[in-house]
Amino acid sequence: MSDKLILYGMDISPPVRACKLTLRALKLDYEYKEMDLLAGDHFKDEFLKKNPQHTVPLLEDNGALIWDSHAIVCYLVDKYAKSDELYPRDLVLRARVDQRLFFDASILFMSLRNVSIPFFLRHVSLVPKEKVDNIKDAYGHLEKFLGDNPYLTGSQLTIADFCCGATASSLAAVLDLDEKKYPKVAAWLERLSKLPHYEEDNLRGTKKYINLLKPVLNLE
Ligand SMILES: N[C@@H](CCC(=O)N[C@@H](CS)C(=O)NCC(=O)O)C(=O)O
Repeated sequence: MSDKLILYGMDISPPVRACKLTLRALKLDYEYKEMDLLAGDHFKDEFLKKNPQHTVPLLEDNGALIWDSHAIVCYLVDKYAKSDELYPRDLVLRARVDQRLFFDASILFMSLRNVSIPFFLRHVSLVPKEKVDNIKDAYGHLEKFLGDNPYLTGSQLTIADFCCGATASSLAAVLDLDEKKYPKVAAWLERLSKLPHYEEDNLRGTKKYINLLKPVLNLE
């Protein structure tokens, strides 16, 4: 057990919520340092010294600084989990989880960030068709990844579900999930919502995020 874990974050952030879900699953105590990105907390010198990329989440573990939610969740499981279920040690199983994590980092979350950052930084509210299409593609990929499995990589819940789940539940800020078109995604998100403390760790921030963005965005 670590002496001191600190998570710097903001609840509306999907990657921060993915870390909270992982910390919860591992039953780890941590200090949560709430940042106000809208007020520019992440550009203050003391934070930039810790994370020059000025993003949340940032994890501090006895002085070690780790950022990018995907690096954080892998680290947490590798260091603190009692079993490898959430992030398997078997190389093929691990590669499957990694693929979904990299998909979240490069495709899924980016489809959202490419809409939210222009709004937060420059009040750009018009969402061009190609960005809406990116969200639709992201939902479509998840639907295919799920296949007939309850979780993203098979029958076992992993950190890929936490990362992709936190992002996918937030996509409704731009485009509601069409449950008829993507029934597996809908069933998967419903399944995740049954996890202990999911409301507190993910849904509360998701609702805030959606309420902040959805009313002001105009889709092309
Ligand atoms: N790939 C990163 C993305 C992190 C990210 O973009 N976080 C946003 C909040 S959701 C942020 O900190 N934005 C501020 C900035 O980029 O300056 C991760 O998974 O941690």
